[in-house]
Amino acid sequence: MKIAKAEVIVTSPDRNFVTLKLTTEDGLTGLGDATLNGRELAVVSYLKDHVAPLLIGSDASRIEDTWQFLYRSAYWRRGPVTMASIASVDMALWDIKGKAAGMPVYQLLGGASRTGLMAYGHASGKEMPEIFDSIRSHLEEGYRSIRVQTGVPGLKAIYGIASQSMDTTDADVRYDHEPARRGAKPTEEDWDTRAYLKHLPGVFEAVRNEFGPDLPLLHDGHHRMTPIQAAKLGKSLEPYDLFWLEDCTPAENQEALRLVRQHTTTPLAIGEIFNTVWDFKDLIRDQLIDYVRGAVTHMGGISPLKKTLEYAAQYQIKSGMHGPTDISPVGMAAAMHLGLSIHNFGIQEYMKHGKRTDQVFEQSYTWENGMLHPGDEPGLGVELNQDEAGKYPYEQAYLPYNRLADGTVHDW
Ligand code: CS2
Ligand code: MG
Repeated sequence: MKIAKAEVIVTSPDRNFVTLKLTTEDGLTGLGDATLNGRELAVVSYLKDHVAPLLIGSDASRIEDTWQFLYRSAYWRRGPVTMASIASVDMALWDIKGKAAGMPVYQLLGGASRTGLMAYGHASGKEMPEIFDSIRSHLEEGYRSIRVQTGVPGLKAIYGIASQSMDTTDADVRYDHEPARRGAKPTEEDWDTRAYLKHLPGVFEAVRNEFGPDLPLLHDGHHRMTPIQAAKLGKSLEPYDLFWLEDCTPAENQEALRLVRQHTTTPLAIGEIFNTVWDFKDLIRDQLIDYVRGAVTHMGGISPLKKTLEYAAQYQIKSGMHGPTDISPVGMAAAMHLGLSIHNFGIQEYMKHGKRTDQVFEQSYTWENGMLHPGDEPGLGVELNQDEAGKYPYEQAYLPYNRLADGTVHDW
């Protein structure tokens, strides 16, 4: 089962996606997601110039060996470009192995540990009535767990608030939840941590009063706080019983979470921008977090993320894999196969892709009664319609960034 062809396909149906397609000599194909939001073309070059030539002629059945070869032989380890590239190879090889075996990938990973995956969606609004409406429409769509993001009085635009980031009148294009805006430069937003810390507890109090004590609620801090600010926020949100507080401090400093942890029982989740188990090592070993947010696409693939999650399981830490729309349907399917098979599944983030994306990536995963399932097609269960993909060439697009009132650049 030798690899005969390695193609890198860039398409931009509702936003940019990078996909690796491997074809074996006997005609089996495998797909891998290599999308690195805002830095897509760096991964394209890494794959085309440095990885694809190495893969031709190698044995597609040797997933672990190929992973170790790509990781160790480059000498330069880790980092988002490298790990997204390796991730796409790993995913594509699992896809091929599943097709060769006639089994969905979750069967190869040990079989199902549950019947479906609880998923959360993103509700948001500038002010309370809009937030309530957004929560209600998510409940109508079947979501049973909901992330809540809010505007802050005095701030013009905040990342993650749907209504502020609409830059299109085309209803088919869902820029609303993921405002990676097309253009040559990122747009600027404003930020004030003090105003945010004052405002947020009141929002969660109102949401609890309106929707009751049972609905699992999540919140994303987008790395914007110092450790002591995050500790204060966690404490002030305790009465509202959050499922988790995500990315409360910048992710690079693992020690920061120790301080936060000392002060609050609000569960903590982190890791959507982490690349390897080393970014999680102290957090898991010292039990400073409750959920691992790593994405298959950015953690180097199914193989290394499975190992990281199994390590986390020894400490009763669960999965909460990243699943915004910048993870392609291929990356989402990979997360679902992994999530279905591991014992310590926690929750899956799930933002629905736009219609064009669904036409480019034909999926067999399902969303029913607030639960995801990867489906039972052999492999990952996602196929790329290359004619559709060809209709949407790459367009430069960037996430926004933050400045404080005095002009200082801030984490967003
Ligand atoms: C967010 C993402 O889903 C999340 O938790 O943090 O929206 C994130 O900002 C984007 O994936 C950035 O690419
Ligand atoms: Mg996040």
